[in-house]
Amino acid sequence: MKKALISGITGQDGAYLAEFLLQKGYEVHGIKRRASLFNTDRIDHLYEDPHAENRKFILHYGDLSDSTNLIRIIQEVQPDEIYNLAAQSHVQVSFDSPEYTANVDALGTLRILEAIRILGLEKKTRFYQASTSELFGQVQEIPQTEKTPFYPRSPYACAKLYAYWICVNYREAYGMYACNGILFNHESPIRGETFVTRKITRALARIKLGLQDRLYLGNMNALRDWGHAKDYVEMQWLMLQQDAPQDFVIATGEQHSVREFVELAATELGISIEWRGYGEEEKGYDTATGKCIVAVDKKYYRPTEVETLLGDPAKAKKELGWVPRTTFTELVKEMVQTDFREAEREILCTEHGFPVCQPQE
Ligand code: NDP
Ligand code: GDR
Repeated sequence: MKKALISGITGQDGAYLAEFLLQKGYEVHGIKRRASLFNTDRIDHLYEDPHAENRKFILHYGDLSDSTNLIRIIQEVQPDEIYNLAAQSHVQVSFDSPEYTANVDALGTLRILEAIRILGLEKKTRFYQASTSELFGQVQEIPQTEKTPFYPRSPYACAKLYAYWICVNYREAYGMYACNGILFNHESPIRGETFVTRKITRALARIKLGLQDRLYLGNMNALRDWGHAKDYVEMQWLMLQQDAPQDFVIATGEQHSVREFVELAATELGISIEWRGYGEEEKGYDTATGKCIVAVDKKYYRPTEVETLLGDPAKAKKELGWVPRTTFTELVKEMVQTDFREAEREILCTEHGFPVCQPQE
């Protein structure tokens, strides 16, 4: 039985990947951070009693800023595969916490690679690095491939650039099986609530049910290549099953604006939006009620923006058999439906005397 170790197991991709690997018959180990409250919502359905025998799902406390702890976990687990998904993954937050982001996203990757080397596991343990389309930043060509030059536009992307190259360097220097998955944006109903897609579906569902008046956004002209996280984690695994390690772009090859995402999510809820104004003054009105339900708040603008991203996944299609299974419309629909049920649950709880506190960011 193969053993996998996932950093960032409590995140969106970590949860889908853990589920996928368990189905493949792996023993799955995950690194989770200590938090003052439970932070395992996304993986609670996989939980196994620590007292049970022959467990297939085991969590370890750890942090990417702590080398000794990473060495100890890797020594204990002796994994066949490590998936490094842990990161301060929010681009806008990286402008507020650049040093922390560099420590975790850049040096954290180095710490895991060094741990593999220190423990003499270079030939046993295969390594996946969660690289990102944010590396392309100010894009140098459209669409972007594995050969497109990088131009990072945020502390997050700069940190991930280091992680990308240190992964390549350890592959070349020490013959390690180490791969970068250059993944474009991928979303799902368990996407973090402050990423734009989930923020939109959650807010519009709550607006539809009268729980919220308005959705505030930043740059609605930004263009992204959005896929479904469930489809993407399978490619993370496949990259580690090849004869030789390589880097791959994973994307849908289709691009939409944030505004289009808003419109499609609204349509799914039976809301039709009329846009008026331009730039910071742009507003979206519900044509049925005449109410303004979408507006711009400048605080969501980034000091340097990535305006457009569009991936060309030809290499992954050819060599990994990559075919995105979920269409853009299906993705939006699934997210909207889940958030609509969440909003209904919120109403039920409140009506029965259990008000739910809802952060709006
Ligand atoms: P999430 O933000 O949902 O998950 C990030 C995970 O990292 C969480 O489990 C988080 O723990 C953990 N983490 C954060 N900081 C630390 C730390 N210091 N030590 C240990 N664990 C830590 O991200 P996604 O699942 O969406 O993304 C997974 C990876 O893929 C990330 O590296 C991201 O940068 C990258 N990526 C994501 C894309 C996307 O569109 N989703 C596209 C391209 C790359 P906690 O739950 O405690 O916060
Ligand atoms: P991104 O995702 O920065 O691409 O990084 P995000 O959903 O945060 O932003 C996408 C685009 O939407 C614009 N935008 C807003 N974004 C947020 N979060 N909130 C808003 O209110 C808002 N209004 C407009 C942004 O400016 C941006 O252009 C994600 C993360 O998962 C990274 O970890 C990953 O590496 C990349 O995707 C690929």
